[in-house]
Amino acid sequence: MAKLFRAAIMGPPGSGKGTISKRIAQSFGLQYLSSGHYLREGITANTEAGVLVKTYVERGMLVPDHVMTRLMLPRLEQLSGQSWLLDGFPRTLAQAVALNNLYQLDLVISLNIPYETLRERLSDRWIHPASGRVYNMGFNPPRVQGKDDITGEPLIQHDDDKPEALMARLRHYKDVAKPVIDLYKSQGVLHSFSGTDTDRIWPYINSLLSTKMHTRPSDACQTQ
Ligand code: G5P
Repeated sequence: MAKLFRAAIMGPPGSGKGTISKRIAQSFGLQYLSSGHYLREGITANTEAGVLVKTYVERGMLVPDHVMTRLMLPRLEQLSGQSWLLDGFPRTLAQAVALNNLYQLDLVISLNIPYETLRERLSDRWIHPASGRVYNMGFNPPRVQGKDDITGEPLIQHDDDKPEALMARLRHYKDVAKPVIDLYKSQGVLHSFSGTDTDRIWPYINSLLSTKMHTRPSDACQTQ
């Protein structure tokens, strides 16, 4: 049986985590778990947890660590025996430590994207709420303006992409991510990618994944 592969992708809001994660999941067959997607799912369904997290997500604030670990870790338990990729979790050191107590990650991808690029992308982003499909009016427009390609249903903008929430998200990201990045660097699993275009970054990530997933851990080359 092939060795299980466990990975996470980190980056500020709008850095392309979701876009790249979907390409990784499709190309390499990993199960893909997005913390933002599960949070928004709960909010849309108006569950007890959804009501609790709504104000945090709307204001671009981090949801408390104990809520996040309770949301994400049981989903990983259900995936025992499968390879997976986490998008947006862990975000804080406390979340990383909780995850680390259960699973050793093989790879952490960190995206470094200039602020101006992030601002432009997010103000242009539209989603299909039921499926989580993401569109960008310049980079990845829907076939019919304002409508989901598959269902034809209307697209919406996230409350947390509004300018005030966006600023707060970008400001907090760096401070909170630093100790998490340091942890994964110390474990030798961190790989950072910089640039303004997802399509230019993607071939490097694709090639890294191809190497990592077909190489035994003892053969792996440690780059950062
Ligand atoms: P999320 O959902 O994790 P964010 O804020 O980290 O949200 P976001 O906004 O979903 O991240 P992303 O996934 O990094 O962005 O990027 P993306 O969606 O792929 O791309 C952004 C846009 O740019 C899209 O329109 C895409 O088409 C376009 N794009 C991509 N590449 C390019 C390109 O090369 N060129 C151009 N022109 N466009 C491009 O979290 C949401 C909230 O949930 C809470 C927080 O409140 C958070 O704010 N939360 C947590 N709280 C605590 N702990 C956690 N672990 C949490 N996880 C979520």
